[in-house]
Amino acid sequence: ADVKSYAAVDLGASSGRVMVGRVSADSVELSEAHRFPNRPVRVPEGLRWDILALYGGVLDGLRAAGAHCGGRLASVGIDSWAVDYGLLDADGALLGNPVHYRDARTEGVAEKVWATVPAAELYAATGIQYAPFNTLYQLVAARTSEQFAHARRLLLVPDLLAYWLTGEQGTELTNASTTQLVDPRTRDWSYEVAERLGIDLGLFTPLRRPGDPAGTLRPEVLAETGLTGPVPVTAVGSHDTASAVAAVPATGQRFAYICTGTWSLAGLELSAPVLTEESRAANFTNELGLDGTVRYLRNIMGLWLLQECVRAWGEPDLGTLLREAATVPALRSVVDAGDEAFLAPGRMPERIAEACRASGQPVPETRAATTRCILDSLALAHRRAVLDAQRLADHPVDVVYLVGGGTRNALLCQLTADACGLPVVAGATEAAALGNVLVQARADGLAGDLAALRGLLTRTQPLTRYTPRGDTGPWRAAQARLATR
Ligand code: ADP
Ligand code: LRH
Repeated sequence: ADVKSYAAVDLGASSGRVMVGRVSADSVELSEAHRFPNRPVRVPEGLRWDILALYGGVLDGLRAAGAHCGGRLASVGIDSWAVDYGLLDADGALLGNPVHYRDARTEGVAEKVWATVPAAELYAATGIQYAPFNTLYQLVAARTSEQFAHARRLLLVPDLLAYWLTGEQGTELTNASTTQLVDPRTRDWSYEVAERLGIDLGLFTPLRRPGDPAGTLRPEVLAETGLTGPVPVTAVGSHDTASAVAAVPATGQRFAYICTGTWSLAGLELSAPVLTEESRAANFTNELGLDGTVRYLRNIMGLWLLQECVRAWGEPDLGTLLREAATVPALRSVVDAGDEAFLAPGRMPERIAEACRASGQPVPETRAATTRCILDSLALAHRRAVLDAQRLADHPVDVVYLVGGGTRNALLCQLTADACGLPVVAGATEAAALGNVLVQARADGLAGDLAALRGLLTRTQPLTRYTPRGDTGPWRAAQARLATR
């Protein structure tokens, strides 16, 4: 069969990678060309992304990807974490390092915004859950800055990298939905919200959809990477979670998914948004997905909690830590893994201990116990999200799919099955890259709707099944301990 190679650039909060997907009509195969760390940098003005280092990593990755396929890539697609952006001046030059979504500048901003557009109206118009870092709040925090006065264009992170690679500007829709400035019913800008808040939508470049062309690699990029031109860049689900959900190995409709990486994104794929007041109160979001779908999900702090502990402990071996955690008794202490209190970096073991103490539970005394507390807490938050989503969307499920880096953590997968009381099927570790590749291949002629693309995955990717152990009573009891805090 005709096999073509596509490069997926996938930038997560903890690492960036360039993966090569080899796709034919009946198979998809993914291999890693290059991985590089994504280290945020704290400067006097706050926490910033090292965007030039990331772009350097992308160029190194494209060069390595070319080496996998004789310099002939059929196309390139880019996805990254959501909400963050770079500002360009009138010459198209980047004005400063993009601000990290964990930066403190949005503290207290939401309350100011709600004084103009009440939270309930904002939700009814955009369907996006409250998070302090939504682009909307970032823009309100930024707009009095000197830098902002010089800004003529705003590009979300994947669109900024695509601009540097091609010279062309656009705003990809799935990621645009995370700005909280898009109406999930029309899948176009929410003009009224922007106007009421004085946000100039003229800063944004025209919307493009997954599968749309996004330019070709500039001659200088071809020279630097050794690729043979022309190499088109294709818009994909440029929000990493949109690409990851596209690569959930689901059959049918009755499934929930959890993308587990730095964040856990847990929810459902729907055909229409849920914009009820109850849904807002439960902090569920309606992000836009591929092919007219809605990603109805809740953000959970995710393995960030563990990453930050591991960093505080001086990077001990993760495998050893997880093996020890597996021997610690279950559910001794749990914390609310959805709590915004865990958003900022630093002092994570202490903050977890404080949360346990405050809720009258035993304080974990060893690294293994803290690790176990985190994994139990994540599984519990997964359970709550899967249950709440089914109820709020009136959409029952029979199975939970896990994708992302957390699928390498067998204990977390098993605890999630136990907590949900449902079978868990773990799919691709690099789901975002897979979804990225499949959308490129489809734009390049591979036939199939979302279900057909997923069919290709279920036939060619290894899946691991976890069956729930015991009943869910202890999980309900643990939830009750948190709720009565
Ligand atoms: P992101 O895309 O947000 O940067 P990933 O999807 O790459 O995150 O997931 C990163 C997480 O995966 C790490 O924080 C870690 O907890 C987990 N992980 C990575 N490798 C392993 C491993 N070998 N064993 C267990 N967990 C792992
Ligand atoms: C995961 C993710 C998530 C967002 C967060 C900012 O990488 O894109 O979907 O909410 O980063």
